[in-house]
Amino acid sequence: MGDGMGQPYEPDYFGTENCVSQHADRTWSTEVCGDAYPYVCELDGWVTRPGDLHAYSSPLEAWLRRSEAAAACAGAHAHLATFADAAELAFVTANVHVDADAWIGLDDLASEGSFAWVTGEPYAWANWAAGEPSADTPDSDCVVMQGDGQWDDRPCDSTERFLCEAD
Ligand SMILES: [Ca+2]
Ligand SMILES: [Ca+2]
Ligand SMILES: [Ca+2]
Repeated sequence: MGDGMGQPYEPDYFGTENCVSQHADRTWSTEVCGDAYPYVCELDGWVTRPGDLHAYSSPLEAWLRRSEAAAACAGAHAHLATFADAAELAFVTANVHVDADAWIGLDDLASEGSFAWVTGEPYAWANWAAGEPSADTPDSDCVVMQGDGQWDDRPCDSTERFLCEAD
């Protein structure tokens, strides 16, 4: 622990407080280990974006249907990636996204032609490829991000790579 990382008077209660918490201002305190707190995990293969600390992963071992990909992200306490703006997409394409189509958390399953993010956040920005969404088959309801970062609606039972995001 470097100088300046602790709260005033921390670390304290050596002997009874053997675990460390991080406060909202990123300073640390010793705590009794049996106490309950929210937690943060460091997971291999996840890249954390400075600023909002959302973490992203593109698992390479699996090509899954959209529903299976969503479940895989949920199993990591995450969701299929959502993109609020060009800056978020730029971070992911530069640091996480591989040169292959990958499911993201956008679909028009609830209402044909009305795309919505799985998180419920506003669908305020999009990066569709030219001519997309094409709805070229009736069940093109789920969206992949292509290797170039642009989006295409696809049948949800296609098997693709996928991008997870942990908020
Ligand atoms: Ca997001
Ligand atoms: Ca559709
Ligand atoms: Ca399409």
